[in-house]
This record gives sequence, C-alpha cells and structure tokens, in this order.
Amino acid sequence: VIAREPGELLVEARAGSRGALARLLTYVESGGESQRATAALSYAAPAPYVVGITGAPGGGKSTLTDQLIGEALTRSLDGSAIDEVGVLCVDPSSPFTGGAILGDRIRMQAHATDTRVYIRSMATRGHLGGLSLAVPDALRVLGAVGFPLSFVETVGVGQLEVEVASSADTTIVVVTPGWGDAMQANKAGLLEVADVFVVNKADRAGVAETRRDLAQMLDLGGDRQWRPPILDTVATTGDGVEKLMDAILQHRNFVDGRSHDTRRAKARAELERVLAAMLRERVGVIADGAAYEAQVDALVAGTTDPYQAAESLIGLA
Ligand SMILES: Nc1nc2c(ncn2[C@@H]2O[C@H](COP(=O)(O)OP(=O)(O)OP(=O)(O)O)[C@@H](O)[C@H]2O)c(=O)[nH]1
Ligand SMILES: [Mg+2]
Repeated sequence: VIAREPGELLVEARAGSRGALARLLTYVESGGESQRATAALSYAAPAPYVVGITGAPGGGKSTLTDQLIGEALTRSLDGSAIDEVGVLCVDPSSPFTGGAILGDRIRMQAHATDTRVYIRSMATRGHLGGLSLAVPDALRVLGAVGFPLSFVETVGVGQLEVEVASSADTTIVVVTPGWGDAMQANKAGLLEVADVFVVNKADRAGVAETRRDLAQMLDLGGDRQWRPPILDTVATTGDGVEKLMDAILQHRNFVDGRSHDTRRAKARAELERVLAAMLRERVGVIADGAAYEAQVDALVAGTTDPYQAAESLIGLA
C-alpha cells in the first residue's frame, strides 16, 4: 500500500470520502511523519464543537450518545443546521483488542447506516502521547473535514480518561441511580470536569438520592461561574434527551462567551502534554546506546551516582 499524502486525503475527505477520513485518523493513531503532517493540516482548520461523554463502565454512555446523535441532527449551531456528526469511542483499557469496539457499534446501531454520522473507535498504536494526544488530533481532523459537532465517549475510570473527556468543550458525566455512584464519580475526579451531569437509567429506583448527592457535592466544591445542571435520562427510550441537548447547547453558549480564555487554557494544556511526550521520547533515545551503557557500568562500579550519570547523559554536567 502506497502512503497517501495527508493533504490529498483531506481534500477527498472534505468531498465526502469516508475512506480518506478513515485513513487520516489511522495516521493520527499511528504516529510518525504522517501523523505530524495530518496534525499540522488540521490545526489550521476550524475546530469542531466537541462534547465529551464519560462516566463509570456500563452507565449507558453509548446508548445515550446514540440518542444524542439523533437529537443533534435536528439542531443548529451558530445559525447553521448540524448536518453531520462525528463520534469517537475511546477505550484506553483495550488499546489493541478493540473489545469495546463491537459493543459500541451495536449500541449506536440506530445510526450505523446514516451517512451523516461517522463513528470511529480510537486505539493508541504508535502516537507518541498515546490517547491524550491522539484524541485531540482526531477531533481536529473531524473539524477540518467539516463536522460541526463531534462526540467523544470514554470510560471515566482513571486520570487519562478524565483528561480525554475534559479536552472536550462540554463534558457530560453520566452516573446511574444507586448508592455510592455519585461518590464514585467524585473519587474519580469526574466532578471537577463535569459541565453537565446526567443521571441515566432514571427508570430505576434511587434517582432523587443520586441527584441530591451530586448537588451536595457541587455545593461543597465552592462557587463556580457555571453550575453544572443535573438532568435525568432514560437512554433506552430517549426520555430526557431533548433537555440534555438543550443543556449542552446552553453550556456551549456559555463557553463561547469566554472562547479566548478557554482556547488559551486548552492550548496551554495540550502544549504541555506534547512537550512531556516529546521529552519522554527523548529519554527513550538517550537511555539506549553505548554512552548509556557506559554510565550503567560506572554506576555498577560505584564510580558515579544516578544523578551525576543522568546529568552527564543530558549534557548538563
Ligand atoms: N434500564 C435502563 N438500561 C439502560 C439505560 N441506558 C442504557 N441501558 C443499558 O445499560 C447497558 C449498558 O449500556 P451502554 O450504553 O453500553 O453503557 P456504556 O456506559 O457505554 O458502557 P461501557 O462503554 O462499556 O462503559 C445496556 O444493556 C443498555 O441497554 C437506561 O436508561 N435504562
Ligand atoms: Mg460504551
């Protein structure tokens, strides 16, 4: 297979080729030169509005996303109809097996054949920064191709997942009724990144208690300029989805009014992640080769210490 130019692929993807779009996203996942070229191209294009959906495993995120796709396609942004929706499904716990991929496809089946909807599962493969960099890159590709709105679903269980979700413009945290679910969300750091709370599976008992727990935890969090609303949904029937979409778009208007600050904060966080990833990559290069082995020998012989050895390897000594 001959590698295609990202620029050429972008033109084709803008003209509607899903194959070209898929190839660009594979470049983004795989890292290397094609990824860099793709990132440079898409960074210049307008970013899409991104809605992150996170929460504990099995809370109904994919089912809810499926409903939100349908709802979004009836709405507009800045006066233009939302005519296309992109969806990234991220499961950091299974980067290669794609265990979640099949499930997500099944759960978003309502839109599996809709040409206005593009659903893609993301894996890490070779990207130097892993998912925390590959996902923002991929979202920008979707923006460059012309998607006005994209969803990104991640399971909110760890720091990385929270980071991925919170790189969205609006982050929805999904909890389910039941003792301790809100506490769990708090423990996972989800409370801090939530712009909108959803108590999904509201057809089950315990909704009021869960809402109350969330509200109390929000009260403890102190003053915020935006108080995250707490909404109920039944993703399997679509109950509450219209109101949820209203809340999402209200939050979008809120951040839009602060777009300069928000963009600066996001750019700052992303630049720091890229820097960290590049330095980590350099560590890999330095920690490999004759000079490194010589320092290891010196350490074993007791003629240096790890700090001195490291300094001399980075050229500080
Ligand atoms: N009773 C009820 N079941 C629901 C609701 N929403 C989703 N489910 C069911 O909950 C199960 C999990 O739904 P998913 O949408 O796959 O949940 P998820 O959060 O995407 O799961 P992971 O991606 O594996 O973390 C499925 O069997 C859904 O049919 C709801 O509102 N009420
Ligand atoms: Mg899911």
